[in-house]
Amino acid sequence: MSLSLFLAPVGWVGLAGAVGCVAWWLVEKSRRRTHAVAPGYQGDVLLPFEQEFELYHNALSLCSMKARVCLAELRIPYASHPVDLIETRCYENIRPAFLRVNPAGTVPVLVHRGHPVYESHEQIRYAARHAPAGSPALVPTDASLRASMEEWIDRSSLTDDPLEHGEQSAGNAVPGLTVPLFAAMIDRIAVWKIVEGLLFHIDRRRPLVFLALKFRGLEKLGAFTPVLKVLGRSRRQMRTHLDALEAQLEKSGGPWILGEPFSLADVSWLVVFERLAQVDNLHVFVGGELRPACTAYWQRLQARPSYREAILDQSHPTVRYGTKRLQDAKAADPRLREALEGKAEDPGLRLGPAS
Ligand SMILES: N[C@@H](CCC(=O)N[C@@H](CS)C(=O)NCC(=O)O)C(=O)O
Repeated sequence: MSLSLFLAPVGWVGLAGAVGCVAWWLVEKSRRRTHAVAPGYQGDVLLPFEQEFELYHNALSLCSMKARVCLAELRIPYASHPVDLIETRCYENIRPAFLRVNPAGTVPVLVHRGHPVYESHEQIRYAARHAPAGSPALVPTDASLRASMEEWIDRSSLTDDPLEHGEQSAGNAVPGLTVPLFAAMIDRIAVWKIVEGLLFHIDRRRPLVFLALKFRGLEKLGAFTPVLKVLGRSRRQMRTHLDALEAQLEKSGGPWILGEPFSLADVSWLVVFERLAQVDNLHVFVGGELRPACTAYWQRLQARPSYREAILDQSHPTVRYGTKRLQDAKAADPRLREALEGKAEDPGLRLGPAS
């Protein structure tokens, strides 16, 4: 039998396989339709629900932590639906079941009597407005305090493209600072799981970043110029926001951002500090003489019962693994530490708040 006669069936099998794959992708894609969603309460969407409040969230996600802390502070009971993201296990957020809850494929989603509320900064405002009688008030009645609270919520929110506009808010500076933690966590995740994101994610750049981090590896991140640029920029932006927070805490006299009342602004900032701890960066920004008001503020935030309930009790093993791995890698290689943390900030040289 000639070689071409032998190869012909193989070619046909290959072609049939390729056609099958494309057909599967098309069918699967139609089951996983993604699109952007409007922020806030969706009165025209009704989802199945069991409890008045339900929360779809992820242990690591900054915005999910914020929604959990808010519900804990307001003492609102809720049905908890943990959703995995690629960094914690797999792309559960882009599977049909979750896309029915949020076609944008992002967490958190607060659901009130079956109606979703999108965007965490909207969710905390909504939860405060609809909290049962007797819940602590997290929104001051005084108009100027309320305006200030709104400003500090905005200054901590993650509102934009995850790696852009960090100059607008500390929340937008957070994803850049999280890149080393992602690199540390992603080594536990198989490549084929990331491919699911390349095939179906609404924003293909996200799985591409994870793939690049997976192939590069944490130990070689110190020579990965695009990552170092993002880190340097995010660090500068975070410093500016924390300088402003330091000035505000001094001005208000504490213990909270607005002074005496604990508000949604503090809920929103608690999770920024928690993320700095998760990415092993707290010492880069606070501690000792470095922003003493922020340092004491973070201590007070950790003493609140909501911190235990919404953060510590819901911590994820892969996040703990990632933080430890990051610490170990930096301890083993001082050049990696310097690359990932930058030069130590000298509190004596600080120019003071930028705004
Ligand atoms: N601005 C949105 C951000 C939502 C968002 O981007 N969530 C991230 C986690 S913090 C997410 O779900 N990412 C999933 C993914 O990119 O695959 C909010 O405040 O809720």
